[in-house]
Amino acid sequence: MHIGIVSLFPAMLGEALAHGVLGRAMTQGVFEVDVVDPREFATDVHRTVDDRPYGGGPGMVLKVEPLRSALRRAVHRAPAGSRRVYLGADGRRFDQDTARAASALPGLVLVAGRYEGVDERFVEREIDEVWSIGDYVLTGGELPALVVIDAIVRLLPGALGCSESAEQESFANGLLDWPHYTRPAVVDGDAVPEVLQSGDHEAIRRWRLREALGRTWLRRPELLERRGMSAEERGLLEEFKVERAARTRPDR
Ligand code: 4G0
Repeated sequence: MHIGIVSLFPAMLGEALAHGVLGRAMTQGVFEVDVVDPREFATDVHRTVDDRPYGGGPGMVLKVEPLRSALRRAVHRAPAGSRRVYLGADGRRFDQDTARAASALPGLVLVAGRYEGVDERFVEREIDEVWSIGDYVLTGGELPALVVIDAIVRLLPGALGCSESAEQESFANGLLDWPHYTRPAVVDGDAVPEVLQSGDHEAIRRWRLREALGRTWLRRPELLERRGMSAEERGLLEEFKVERAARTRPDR
């Protein structure tokens, strides 16, 4: 997959993608990154890329021309069928479904805005979609760009080792993840749940599903609402609630 990024701070991006799973995926050719800096397309002596907002008020707005030239360079180097996405605090929420859909594209060109945003005419004329990674304001779109690249690239064939399957995990099935444990079996008197050491694969499957359902019910009930539950899952969640009530409300 080809990923173009239009950013005024190119140094924030390359290094961040060079480590761990993403670094390995890049060297193996699972994806490639092409960063284009709009400042290279600023024509005046001061290399100006921003200006004051029409109508007044604080802050600066990114100008259309340098952004548009940079985007066109990035799109020219991206495969046909690539989408143009602007990262903005005012965008549609980026989630696991968005990541899955994007991972099927031949390419993506991401535009990282700065300041209060960009001239609206740039978004209207040059951008296919606006994505936000969450309801908070950042100083720029570079960190959101890295977040969406990470979420998308790890879904690409060959990005994860076989021990790191993207299928079995949190959100793949609409639930939060179950708890994980590794050695030692006891830490400060706190033991790993017995069932995980039992070798009973069916019991382990049910325990993990019960914990995932319980955790989602406690922390993200709206995910459960949206997803619905099978008959088995309803039974397991009831068990979780009963056990939890027994644990948190001791007799008397
Ligand atoms: C566009 C994305 C870009 C608009 C970018 C800010 C948060 C996110 C920027 C704004 C960003 C996010 C309207 C403040 C640059 N901050 N949540 N900062 N506004 O994805």
